[in-house]
Amino acid sequence: MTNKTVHIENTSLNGTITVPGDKSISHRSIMFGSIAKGTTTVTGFLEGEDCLRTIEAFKQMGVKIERNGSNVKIESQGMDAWEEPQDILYMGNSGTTTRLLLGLLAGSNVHAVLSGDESIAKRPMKRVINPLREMNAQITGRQDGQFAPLAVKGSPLQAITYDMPVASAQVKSAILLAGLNAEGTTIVREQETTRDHTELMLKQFGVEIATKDKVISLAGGQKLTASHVEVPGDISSAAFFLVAGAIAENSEIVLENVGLNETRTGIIDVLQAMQADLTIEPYENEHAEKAGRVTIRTSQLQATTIDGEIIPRLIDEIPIIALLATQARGTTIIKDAEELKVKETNRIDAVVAELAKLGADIQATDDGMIINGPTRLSGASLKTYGDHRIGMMDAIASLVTTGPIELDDAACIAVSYPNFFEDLQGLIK
Ligand code: SPQ
Repeated sequence: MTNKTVHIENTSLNGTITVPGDKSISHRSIMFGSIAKGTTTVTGFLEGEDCLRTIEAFKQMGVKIERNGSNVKIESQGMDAWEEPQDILYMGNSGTTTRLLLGLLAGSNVHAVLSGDESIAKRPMKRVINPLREMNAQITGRQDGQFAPLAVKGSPLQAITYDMPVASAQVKSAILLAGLNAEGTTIVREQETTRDHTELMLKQFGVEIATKDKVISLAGGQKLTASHVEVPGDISSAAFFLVAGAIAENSEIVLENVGLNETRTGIIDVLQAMQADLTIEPYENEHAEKAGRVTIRTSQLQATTIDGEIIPRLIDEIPIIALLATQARGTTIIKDAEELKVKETNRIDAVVAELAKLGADIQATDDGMIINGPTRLSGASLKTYGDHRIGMMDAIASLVTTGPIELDDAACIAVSYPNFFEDLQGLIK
């Protein structure tokens, strides 16, 4: 446990930062580089704990991976050459590593056991294991595979057509990655569009994959060609500073190289709907993933309603959006977000409990929350629940509290943003 006190009330934030690499894209760069035979290089890789777990897992399977800061070189003999790991693969806190690896290992030549921390042991795995078992995957785990630890024994797979019961990029990706090794054409039909980094990166690695009207299909047996991946900054990390710049007095923050993939930019739509003062300048580049400069300035904010199809485009930003809503005039309603209950912690309960301790007018609902604002908040001792996104929300709240905020455990923030406090400090002049 690492306690941390944050005391930045009445502070204005000014300057430029480059947020760390996108977590979702960083994970996938290591996975795809390990499947492809040859040398894959990655720049802008996120040196967060979750992505380092992904590197370790593939190293345990004999893939040669060298990392120098955010530059990574992966030399693989291809997926058929993966070695059986001699020990368990430790997933730490990473849901993405766990679920995507299940899909990949299902059609591999190896047997592996996946376990993780207390939070991973509680996260639902049946959503991935059910479709994988339909493909003939051999996976066992606690409560018939509902929870980790999980054991996978690679086996020949059959393609399926799968109608997604939940909006989840991890479930979609696990099925598509299994589909690479399945006989026949795998089809995934989404009800709502979720982040499409897997589809974009598969194309970049030479896979033929069709995506149209929320239907994604790929033929099994395709080989990946090694590539070079440039990881843009993580919009989910940028979100904390976008909100900070909007709510702190007299502030202007410039965020460089922010990923602007439209399946992830719901936070920008919400800021615009709340009348935040922001400018988006897309970079001209040829990369698979769009990026650009985003500038945010302090403004008067208006409440809004957030529901339906936008939810998967901002699911990880809801904790910090809730804080934003405490500073907006009127009633903000967040609906259709029950997925928040199965993240690193139950993020509806955690957000409502912590913001209420600061004096926010906030109420939990079955699938979201209702927040009345604006409210001047007071300092308090807050919990992070071992959840990086709750930890960063707690810290940013200190901009609008009278009195300090104490975090019970700030170490979890390193999962996605190891230099978060340094970047925050750098904006205080
Ligand atoms: O990896 P993990 O722990 O699941 O990370 C989270 C996060 O807040 O960083 C969720 F807790 O992001 C997920 C995201 O919510 C990352 C992700 C991906 O890379 O595919 C997809 C989303 O999860 P899901 O369950 O909707 O597929």
